[in-house]
Amino acid sequence: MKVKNQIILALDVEEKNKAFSILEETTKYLDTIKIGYPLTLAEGPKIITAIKENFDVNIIADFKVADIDATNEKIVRNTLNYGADSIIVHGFTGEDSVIACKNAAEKLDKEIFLLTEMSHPGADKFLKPVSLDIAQMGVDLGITNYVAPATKLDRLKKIREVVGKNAFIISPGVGFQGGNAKETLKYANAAIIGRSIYNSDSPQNTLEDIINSIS
Ligand code: OMP
Repeated sequence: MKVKNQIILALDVEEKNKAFSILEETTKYLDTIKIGYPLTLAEGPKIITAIKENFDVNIIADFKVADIDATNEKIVRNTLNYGADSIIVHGFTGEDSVIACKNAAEKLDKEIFLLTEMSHPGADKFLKPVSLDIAQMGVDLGITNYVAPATKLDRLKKIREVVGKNAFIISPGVGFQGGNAKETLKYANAAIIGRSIYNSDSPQNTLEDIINSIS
C-alpha cells in the first residue's frame, strides 16, 4: 500500500457539498481519504459511491466493525460493495470476528485495517492493556494493515515492534488531538488528519503546511 504525501484526510463533515468542496481543494495532494459514520449517516452510504465517481481517491471506510462474525461479514461486504477500498475493524472482538472481516474483504479483492489501540485518553483503561495482544493476533492472522495512535508515540512504537517493519500503519490523532505529523511518521506509514484540515479557513493551505512540515 502507498499513501500520497503520507496524509489521509478524515472527512468527518456532515454535508455532501462541504465534503465535495474540501475534496476539490485537497485531492491535488491526497490520494487516500477516510470516511466514517458522520458523513455516511448524514448523507447515506451512496456517498461512498458518489465520491468514488467524482474523485480519484482510495476510500477507507471507518466503521470500526465490532460484531459477531456473521454480522461482520455482512457489514464489510456491503460497505465495500458501495465502493470503499478498505474498512477499519476492531480487534477486541477476537479472532472469529476479525477473520470474518478479512475473508469478506479478500473475496472482493479489498483490504481491512485492524484497529489496535485508540488515540483518545479513555482508551487507556480498557484497550491499552490488550492492544499489543490485538496487534499480535493480527500478525498471526496475516493482517498487514493497522491503525495505531499518533497521540501515544510510545504505544505506536510498541505496536510497530509487534507488527513488524513491513506492516502498514495509519495513525490518527495528529493536530486537534495533540499528535505531531513528523514524529508520528517515524513509526507510522501515514497520518490520519481530520479537523485541522476540514475546519481550517483554507484546507488547501493547511494541508500544504502539514506536508511541508514533514518533508
Ligand atoms: P481528527 O481528530 O479530527 O484529526 O480526526 C481523527 C479521525 O481518526 C476521526 O475520524 C476519528 O474517528 C479517527 N480515529 C481516531 O481519532 N482515533 C482512533 O483511535 C481511531 C480512529 C480511526 O479509526 O480512524
